[in-house]
Amino acid sequence: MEKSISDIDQNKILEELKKRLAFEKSYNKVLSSMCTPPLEISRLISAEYAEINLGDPGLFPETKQIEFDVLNIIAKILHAPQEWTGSITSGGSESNLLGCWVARNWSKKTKGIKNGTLLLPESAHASFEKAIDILNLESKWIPLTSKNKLDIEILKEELDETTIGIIGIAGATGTGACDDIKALSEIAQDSNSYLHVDAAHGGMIFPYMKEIGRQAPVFDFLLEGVSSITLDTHKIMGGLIPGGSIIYRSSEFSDTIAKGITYLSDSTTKQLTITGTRPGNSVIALWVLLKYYGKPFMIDRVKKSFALTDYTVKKLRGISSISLTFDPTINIIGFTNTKLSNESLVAKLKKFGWDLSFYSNWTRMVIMPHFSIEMIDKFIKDLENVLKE
Ligand code: 0PR
Repeated sequence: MEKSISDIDQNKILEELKKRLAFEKSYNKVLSSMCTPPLEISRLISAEYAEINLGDPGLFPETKQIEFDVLNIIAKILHAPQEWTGSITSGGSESNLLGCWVARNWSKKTKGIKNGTLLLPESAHASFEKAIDILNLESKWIPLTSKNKLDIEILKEELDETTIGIIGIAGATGTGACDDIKALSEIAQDSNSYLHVDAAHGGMIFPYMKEIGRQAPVFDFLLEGVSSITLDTHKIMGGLIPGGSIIYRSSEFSDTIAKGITYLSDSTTKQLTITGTRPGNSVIALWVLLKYYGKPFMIDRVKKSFALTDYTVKKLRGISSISLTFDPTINIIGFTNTKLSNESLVAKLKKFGWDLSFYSNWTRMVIMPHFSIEMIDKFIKDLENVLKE
C-alpha cells in the first residue's frame, strides 16, 4: 500500500539528511571561499520568516520597510548622497548585471549610444562576462599594472564616444586589489561616463580598515564620478546565502531599468532587480546584523581576517619552496611553489580535507574571520608534508 503524507516522519528525514550531508556543514577546512557560516540568530530568523516574498512587497509592507532600512545603512556605509536608490539582490553577479544594464540604458538615454562598449579590467569577476553576453555589449578588457590594478593609461586610450560604462573593482576576486577608483571617478566625470564599482567583497572591508589602523583606498560615493556600487552581504559580513546589494547615486540611473508591475498587491511597485520573487527572511536577518551587531561586529570580523592573513603570510614565507604572488591588500593570498603545479598541489591538499583553489597561475586562499590560528597551523603542517613528498 502506498504511504500517505501523514505517515511521513519528519525526524527520520532530518536524520537521513544529517547523514547524507555530513560533510557539507563545516567550513573548517575551506580555505578558498568568500562565504562564512551565518550566525545562529540568522538561522533562526531564516526559519521563522521563510514565507516572506519581497517580490510582492504590498503583501509584506513591514519587511519592505526593513529592506529600506538595510539599504539605508549600506548607503551610509558607502557615503551615498541622500538621493540614493538601490536594491537587495541575490549577490554580486546579479548586482553587477544590474550595474551593466543601467550603464547601457543610461548611456542610450542620455547620450544616444547604441551598441556601445564597456571598459573593464582583466581582473573583473566572471559575472561581467555573463552581463556582457546577456546584454549583448561590446567590451574592452583593460590590462593590469604590476600591482594587479586596472591600467589607467590604457583605459584612457580606449575611452571614446562609444563607451557606455567603466567598471572598477574594489577587492578583486583573485588578488583583493583595489583599482584606482579616484582616477576612474575623475575620468568618468570628465567624459560624462557611467562608473560602476564592484565592491562585492571589498565593500564591507575597506570601510573598516582605518578603524584597525590600516590604510584603505577611497572607493565609494565620496568620489563624485561613482554612479553605482555592488556590495555583497553574504561575504565577509556573514549574512545568509545568498545576499547582495547595489546602491545607485540617484534615481537618474536606476529609473532606466525600473519596471512597474501593476498586477501586484501594491500597484505602485517598481522592481529594480532581475529576480521577481525574493526572500524576505535573509533581509530581516541582515537588518538584525546591521542594527544590533553593527559596526563593532564588522570591525571585529575585519580585524580577525587581517590578523589571520598576516599570520598565514608569515607562515607561508617561512616555507622555502613557496613564494607569494603579491603582497595582500586584504584577506586574499596568492602563492606559487617550486615543487608542484598549482593544480596538483590543490588536488593533494584536498586529500587532507583542505579546499583551496587555483586562480590564474597561483594557488589562492581567502582568509575568513571564522578561521583560527590552530586551523592555519594544521594547514601549514599538511602543506609542508605535501611539498616534502
Ligand atoms: N564580484 C566579485 C569581486 C566577486 O569576488 C564575486 C564572487 C562576485 C562579484 C559575484 O558574487 P556572487 O557569487 O555573489 O554572485 N566571488 C566569489 C568567487 O568567485 C564567489 C564565491 C564564494 C565562490 C564562495 C566560491 C565560494 O566558495 O570566488
